[in-house]
Amino acid sequence: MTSTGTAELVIVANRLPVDRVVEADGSLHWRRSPGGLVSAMEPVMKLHGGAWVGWPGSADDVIEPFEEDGLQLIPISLSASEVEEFYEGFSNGTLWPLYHDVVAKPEFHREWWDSYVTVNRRFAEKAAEVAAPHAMVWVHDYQLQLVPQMLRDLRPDLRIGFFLHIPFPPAELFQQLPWRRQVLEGLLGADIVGFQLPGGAQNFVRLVRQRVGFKTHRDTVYLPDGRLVRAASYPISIDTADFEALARSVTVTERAAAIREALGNPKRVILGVDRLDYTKGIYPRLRAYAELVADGVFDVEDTVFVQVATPSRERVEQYRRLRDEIDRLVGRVNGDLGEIGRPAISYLHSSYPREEMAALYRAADIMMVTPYRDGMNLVAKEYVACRYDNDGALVLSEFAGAAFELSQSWLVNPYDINGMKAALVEAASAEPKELTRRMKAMRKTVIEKDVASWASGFLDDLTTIRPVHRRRVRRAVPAEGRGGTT
Ligand code: GDG
Repeated sequence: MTSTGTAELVIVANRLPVDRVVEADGSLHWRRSPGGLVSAMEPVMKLHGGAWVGWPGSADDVIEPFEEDGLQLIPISLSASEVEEFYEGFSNGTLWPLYHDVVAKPEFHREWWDSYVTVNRRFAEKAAEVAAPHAMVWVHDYQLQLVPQMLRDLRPDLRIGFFLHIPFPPAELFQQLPWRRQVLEGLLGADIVGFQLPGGAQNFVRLVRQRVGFKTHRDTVYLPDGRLVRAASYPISIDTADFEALARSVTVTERAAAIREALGNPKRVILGVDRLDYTKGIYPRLRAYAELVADGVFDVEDTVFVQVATPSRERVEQYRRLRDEIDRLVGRVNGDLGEIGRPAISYLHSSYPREEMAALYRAADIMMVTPYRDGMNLVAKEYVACRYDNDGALVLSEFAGAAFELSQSWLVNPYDINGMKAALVEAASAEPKELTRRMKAMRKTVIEKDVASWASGFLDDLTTIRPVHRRRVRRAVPAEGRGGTT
């Protein structure tokens, strides 16, 4: 066992929960990143003397641990080539498309994998150093799947949890990964492996049985050394009360009215808000709307589309290509269908403060969230949280994790443009009573199940789980040979 630290709870995530801000006078300081995960973790972190291990976000920065707003922050440094190979390469060029139904083609490069192993080890070593004896460590997301086992090797005394924010794919896709076995074994270092949906947990357990050869029963994996690993779903949520309070504020209310005014006070505002990512289904949703305008069902005078696409992963080739595709589509639609002072689509390739997001949600009559595949999709839940009048329509992809809980939305298949057009027309012509019925039910869900209940649900399970089985068990089937890249 390596020497231990003092943190009773350690969060390990690719990014630190702060952004570096450079003021006009050149001075530097840190600002807490907006986001549910940080606010959900803050009270527990403070209570437990918690520490957060993560990358500050720029290459070659060597920063000493520091405290910010009562949080102990432990920066991990990445070199420029590690950013390229571990982050842009293996994380976002291999795992991200592979885990999202191969919507884009994943690339497999051995040097990217080597970098992934090196960086995961660095995170694991740092977590091992700062965790107190028998502390809880909660590792997050696809960038760090090897950390649980690496950490367990260094610190067998710890309780280790892992949560995957993106989908976990079915065996048929996962087995394309040349390092599939190493990834499964990495995750098995955790006591609990958490997923957004039960389907992800089932895919994982099935793969462990098939590829690693360990015995499994329902949600439990029985390891030969007597340890138990539980795979379960913990659908993530948002800070609902905080979003609603923001939506009710005078500033946001006035801003929402100003947005509608700037759009020419149309009868209907349709909204999309996404990171500019090929999994989010921005293209088919804009096409569905444009066809309805071209068909004469919608008129640009009274039905406009606002699409916010937050810049994302701009150094990755597939993201650059997507940006060009959307630019071209928006240009063509506005060229063909827009009128002077009335573009059909207001397209904003930019990122905004949270207040602006809330104002957009307030200004929108219809929210379109149509990913080809999404772990959860918080935008859908944020829209619902902001609709305190119980109005507004949510058109939601069946392939977003959020569809599991928000089943009263208009559910659509983003591959079916005609189906999306029909749902959009239905949502646009729904009676107020129908809108209220659906929105009320969805609001009940996001109010009851917020991010604080998500975090405490996971951590309570991690505290109480019995990590050891009485008897040692044999492998159920012979495992694949070690040493290769299977
Ligand atoms: C991953 C999984 C899962 C967006 N633009 C701006 C902005 N945002 C905020 C939204 C929302 C968040 O970013 C995006 O969250 P999503 O859930 O929609 O999507 P991913 O980024 O892909 O997140 C996803 C999530 O992890 C959590 O587990 O739900 O499935 O893919 O909160 O509001 N916020 C601000 N300005 C912007 O311009 N302030």
